[in-house]
Amino acid sequence: DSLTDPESLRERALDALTTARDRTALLTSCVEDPELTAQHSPLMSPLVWDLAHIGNQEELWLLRTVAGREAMRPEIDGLYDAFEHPRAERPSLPLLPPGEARQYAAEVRGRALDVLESTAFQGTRLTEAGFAFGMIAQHEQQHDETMLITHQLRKGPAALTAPDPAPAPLFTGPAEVLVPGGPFAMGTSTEPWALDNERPAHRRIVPSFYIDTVPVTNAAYQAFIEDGGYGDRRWWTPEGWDHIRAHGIKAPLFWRRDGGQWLRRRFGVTELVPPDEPVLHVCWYEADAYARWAGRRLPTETEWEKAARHDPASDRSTRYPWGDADPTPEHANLGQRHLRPAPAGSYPAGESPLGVRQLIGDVWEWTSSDLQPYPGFVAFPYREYSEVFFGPEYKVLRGGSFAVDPVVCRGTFRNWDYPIRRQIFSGFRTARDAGPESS
Ligand code: AVJ
Ligand code: FE
Repeated sequence: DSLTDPESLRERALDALTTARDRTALLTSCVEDPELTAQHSPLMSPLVWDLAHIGNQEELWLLRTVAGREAMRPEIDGLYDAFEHPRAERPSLPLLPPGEARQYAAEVRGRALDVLESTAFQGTRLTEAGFAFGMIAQHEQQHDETMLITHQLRKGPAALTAPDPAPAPLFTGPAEVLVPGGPFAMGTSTEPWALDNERPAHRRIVPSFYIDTVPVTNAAYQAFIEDGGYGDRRWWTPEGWDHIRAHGIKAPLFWRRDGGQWLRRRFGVTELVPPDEPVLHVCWYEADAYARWAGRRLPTETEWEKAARHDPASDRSTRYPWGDADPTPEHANLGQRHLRPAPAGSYPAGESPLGVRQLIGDVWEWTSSDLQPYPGFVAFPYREYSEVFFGPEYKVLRGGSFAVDPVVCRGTFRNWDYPIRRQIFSGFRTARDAGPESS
């Protein structure tokens, strides 16, 4: 089994680390070095911070914890500790300049690959199971998504380009799908690289509900705007209403009204808002308000995962909506192959057994749920990955965006952010109760 065989896990680890580093190299070489040290938004770190932080985490977990080596540059640890310095403050730190940051990350990687050769990939301890390699590849890919967000916020001409996703015929299938009520297995105890907050697998009972077949599109969202949605208090939570008022928010981030049409800026290029694409760069408050305007609601995290993983025919939870096979370009828009979501209704090969599409890839999907631990949660290997974020302050996002690599994307993967955040690649789909007559 390729999920447990030591040699295939080692190969997987090498491949994941290499893919991540290639992406990091691209994201930090497509602009001139002075742009790496600049702060493009107070919401984000300078790119050169992400670069050295990636190396520093790899040194900490693979070289020091797994291999027991001495710190290479103990004096820089504090600079790259995300909890010591908030993002807005990072440009004023004595960070490694671009050349040194590159060299440091490369040196760490060289040593990490030596460690990889001698790791057992057996058992469950951090030092023998290879989990640490998967964790570090996922960590780097998460920062690669963060760096892509920084590129989106950056002013000036495009530094990155990628081919567009294939055009798709207008989606004409049913608008929503009934997910029958009943128990299902949420989370995982078997996925080798699942992070602590995805564990353990446990039973949840979900009443019947309907969920959108595809993510909410720009055209649908525009109807909310044109209907005066941003000016109608009825659709907003009190916090959401105060927030959009205080910040003058009237449309998704990066949108601009030009005469009778909406334009948006995407990686340095201004274009007409494409009507059939999933809406992107909305905060939780906007997603929640749209859903209420539409007479619906956001799905809970549990509903989202049931729609994405539960196969009613076998009564099993699968790794992905389409089954247990790793994602391919036919299944989902992942890995920064494209720098935008694909039209709603794309990827029929990636649909769930009930016919729900694009649950994986394209846009992160806001759920109504706060980030909470599963019953039996154990922080591993460190509390600061997820435990310190549990509570009502963060909302869960599911499914991954076009910017996420497959190594950090699966049916159980949990992301989270503040409900005001919208520089992230966030969209949503809506749901509604089915009521007793359909269970
Ligand atoms: C899980 C995406 C919320 O970016 O803050 C990166 C991932 N954790 N380095 C984040 C993470 C530590 C995290 N998110
Ligand atoms: Fe990090």
